[in-house]
Amino acid sequence: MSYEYILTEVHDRAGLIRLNRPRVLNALNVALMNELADALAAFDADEAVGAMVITGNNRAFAAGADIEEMAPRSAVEMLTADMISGWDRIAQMRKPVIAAVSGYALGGGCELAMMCDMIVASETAVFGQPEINLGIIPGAGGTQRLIRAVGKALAMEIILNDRRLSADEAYQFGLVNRVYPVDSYLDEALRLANEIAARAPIAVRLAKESVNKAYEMTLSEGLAFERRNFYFLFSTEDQKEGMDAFLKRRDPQWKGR
Ligand code: DAK
Repeated sequence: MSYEYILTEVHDRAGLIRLNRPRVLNALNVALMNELADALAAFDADEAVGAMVITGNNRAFAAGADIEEMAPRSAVEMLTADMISGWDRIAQMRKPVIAAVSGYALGGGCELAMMCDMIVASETAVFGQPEINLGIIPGAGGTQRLIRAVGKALAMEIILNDRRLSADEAYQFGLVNRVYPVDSYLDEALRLANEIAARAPIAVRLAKESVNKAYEMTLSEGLAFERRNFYFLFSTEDQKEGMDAFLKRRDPQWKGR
């Protein structure tokens, strides 16, 4: 399948999607977000792929939603235009998704990175929610996900007063997993994706689902959800294989069954 605003590649078992509107710092228009959701869904359904990576270019992961596209819209147009469905679909992938971020990750760009399961950053990455400068607030999860990642005090500063975080700060405050030089961040993100893709697929899927439930549920509901997934895994061939391999001191061969 060919796309207008993104590029797709497969590196071993990692599906890579490059946002590709460099002239406007990968501003996220509706068509791009729909293509991104389609490409992720295609990788999610592809047995040859075990994890996905979303990246931009060295200057910009994405400088936010497309301001030119949004500027003339009324509230009703924003509500009725199908702006939201691409964004919503991205957070619903079953396989792990890693954001490989260099340069600007602002507004919707920061929100897109936070929708991913992990963030690998280059030393030049800049994270922020500058919507306040446009007379609006984050609209794709920024007010909810940022506070969970960095806590209320810093989230307030970032959202109310356009405080930007450098890559090192983002690492220090727990927003990103790892920081690498610009030359290697994408390779490292792909390496991480391939490491995860080599693990037991059903366990990876249920692990992701269980961790994400912590956002939605009380502790006791989350613990019950985790336990059901834990018991379920004892019905898989991979659980028998993993434990047999451990006991026989050999490498496991995962089947995803
Ligand atoms: N939209 C459109 N074009 C953009 C853009 C954006 N977000 N960001 C940059 N560009 C364009 C610039 O207009 C410029 O285009 P030309 O003038 O060359 O035609 C080109 O990219 C290069 O940008 P600059 O010349 O400005 O480059 P600088 O290095 O000087 O500055 C910058 C880089 C990133 C600091 C600056 O471009 C900037 O401040 N950009 C805007 C950042 C921003 O405010 N982002 C938040 C946008 S609001 C929702 C989903 C998502 C959202 C909301 C709801 N739902 C699902 C409901 C998200 C909203 C947002 O993200």
